[in-house]
Amino acid sequence: MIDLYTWFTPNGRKVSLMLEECELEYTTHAIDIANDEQFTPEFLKISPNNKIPAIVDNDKGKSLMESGAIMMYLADKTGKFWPTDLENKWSTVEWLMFQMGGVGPMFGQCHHFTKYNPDKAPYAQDRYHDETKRLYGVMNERLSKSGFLACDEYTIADMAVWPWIARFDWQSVDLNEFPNVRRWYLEILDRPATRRGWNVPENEQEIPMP
Ligand SMILES: N[C@@H](CCC(=O)N[C@@H](CS)C(=O)NCC(=O)O)C(=O)O
Repeated sequence: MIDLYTWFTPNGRKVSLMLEECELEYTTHAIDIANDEQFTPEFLKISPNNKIPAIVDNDKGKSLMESGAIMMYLADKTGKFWPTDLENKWSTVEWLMFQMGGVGPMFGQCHHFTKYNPDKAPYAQDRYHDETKRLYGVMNERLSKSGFLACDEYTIADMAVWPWIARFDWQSVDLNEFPNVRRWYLEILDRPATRRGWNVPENEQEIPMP
């Protein structure tokens, strides 16, 4: 049994998508980051960086923070969504790191300056919006040659990126400008595990449609 500490954000949803895809048994602990629950001493013991998501795998006595590490841990544990041949194994890591080092931090800043603080910091707004669109362009090009980001199989790299694309409206990005990303987004949205993982912890948000 796994304990999942999460909130309904892109980083949190990566892990709930994966747990649902793998049909692993888990208990959700909602950490309301809008109410500073990520700063409690109990949570700090599991997640020393005070951020969701985090897991505890009680079968192994292993606790983990950082969503990229958690995705790899769960893929390694189940043997799912992380191909084992040299080419696709490392493409999966490559595109997972692309998410962790590019999409996550840049889109996160784009949300701040484009949605929450629009027009108050034009330099930052342009910088992060332009970088966000550049990253969409990179993914659009990749997805013109490949069914999914790492290869032609659905992997943890796709699960890591998808919840960030599901904020295209917050980013003021028109998905129709990126038809290959749109095709990929809609295909993943159709998976029953995506819909279940989206609603962890239970929330009222609709999955945005382009
Ligand atoms: N690199 C971390 C980032 C995690 C992260 O930024 N989590 C956000 C929610 S999406 C959070 O917990 N924010 C609360 C805070 O910054 O206080 C990961 O991928 O797990």
